[in-house]
Amino acid sequence: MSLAWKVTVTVVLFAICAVAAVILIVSLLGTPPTVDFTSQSPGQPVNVTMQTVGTFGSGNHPTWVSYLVESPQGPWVHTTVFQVPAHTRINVTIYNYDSGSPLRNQQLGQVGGTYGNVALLNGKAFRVIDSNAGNGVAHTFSIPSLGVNVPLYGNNSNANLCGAAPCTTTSPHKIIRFSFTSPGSGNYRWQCFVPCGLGFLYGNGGPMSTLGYMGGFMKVVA
Ligand SMILES: [Cu+2]
Repeated sequence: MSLAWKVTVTVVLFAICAVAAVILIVSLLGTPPTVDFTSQSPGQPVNVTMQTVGTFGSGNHPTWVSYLVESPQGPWVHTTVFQVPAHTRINVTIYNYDSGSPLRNQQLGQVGGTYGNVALLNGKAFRVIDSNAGNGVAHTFSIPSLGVNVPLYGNNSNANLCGAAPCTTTSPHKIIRFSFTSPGSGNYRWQCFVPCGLGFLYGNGGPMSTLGYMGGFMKVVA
């Protein structure tokens, strides 16, 4: 084998390895991390805490709306993927830091699929939010395959709202709580149904169609 051939083969092999490495890194970066809630004692209710923010404030898309999940160890994680045990009571708390607007589909103002078909807004039970009144609805937490839908009442858009995640309770916020029973094992898609992707066609692009912002997966493990 001539020297020229050896050099060519080496360069080609190196190029293939470099491309493979880039593809691997991009695919790893593209999947938001999973926050695991399965290490609690078996049979005990699992508490899942999340927040919604009007603008994430940093990273690749600082202007996008986003959900975050609080890990059981404390820190907020920029993800919409979390893992819970099967057939277990899941107590969800969502801190909403975003403003709201009227819903295009009033059906999404209705609470469904939760214990008693109710949710709590700052401690007060509600079954429906009339998004044409008051501050409107900011986002929903919906798991279509389980019939779960909870509208998140908005904050006053004239207030000094938090613009960089993770937000803290010193900023204006609404606390929404509800519970449901996790199903059998599987991956369950959940998402917000308010077309809140500002600046995208019909509001459904950008954060509405990107894992880690306005939709994700509830992984249920037996
Ligand atoms: Cu949303």
